[in-house]
Amino acid sequence: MNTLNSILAANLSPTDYVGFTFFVGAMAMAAAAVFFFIERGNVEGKWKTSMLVSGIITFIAAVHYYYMREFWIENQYSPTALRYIDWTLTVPLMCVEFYLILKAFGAKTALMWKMIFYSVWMLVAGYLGETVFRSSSAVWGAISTIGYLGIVYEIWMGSAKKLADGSNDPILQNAFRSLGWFVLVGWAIYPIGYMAIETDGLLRGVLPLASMDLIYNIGDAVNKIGFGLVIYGLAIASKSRSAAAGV
Ligand SMILES: *C/C=C(C)/C=C/C=C(C)/C=C/C1=C(C)CCCC1(C)C
Repeated sequence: MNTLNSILAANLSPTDYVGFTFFVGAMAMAAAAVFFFIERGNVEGKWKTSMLVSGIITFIAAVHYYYMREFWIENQYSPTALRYIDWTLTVPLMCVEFYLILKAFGAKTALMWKMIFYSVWMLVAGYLGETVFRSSSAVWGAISTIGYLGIVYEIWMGSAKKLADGSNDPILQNAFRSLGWFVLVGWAIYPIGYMAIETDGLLRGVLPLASMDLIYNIGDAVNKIGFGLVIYGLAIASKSRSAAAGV
């Protein structure tokens, strides 16, 4: 009965704001996944894989949020392992999204693997800083940031940017730029959450206790759903252009 209660969330306290965002997160990710899976049927063939990946990203997150929500309600502390398993699956898939939209303009899988490598580097270092090496979390945060900056570099200055510039497709360039802003600004939300690590975070004491999960949950909703919506917008704009051109 206890398990059933917690699954049904009967014990979410009205002042548990972090728990609240785990609930909303689970629901929002599930809704977004349904939306992307269904809308996949309404876009041109070349965007179907990107839409599918957006659906998979939000679906994976929905499942993890379902479990993280329960974990949080029972223990009132960070579901770190679940969080990083989620990210290790979804962040590389977000790198795949960049590859998919640039593929028609010459992107090679090497670019995708480079970005995936950076993202795994970033997440492994972040995980170690939150778990095994918590007392030196700042050092591991800095190591993690190298991976993050690698991704930012590829998108804003490196080969990904050059491919987008060379595409001569303003719809694609717009979408690419929006995704780039998500990575530069939206993803920068996470290191702020990380600095709230209770014992040794750089911003502990400045940020209220338990703000780490609150910040991560906001970051996930903004970035995972936002990314998918940019891809969806790209696919829809491209469809109406084709219709106007009578293709
Ligand atoms: C859907 C999940 C996403 C987009 C997660 C992104 C996570 C990051 C960009 C995390 C970055 C971190 C740093 C740059 C330094 C501190 C450690 C991390 C892992 C929080």
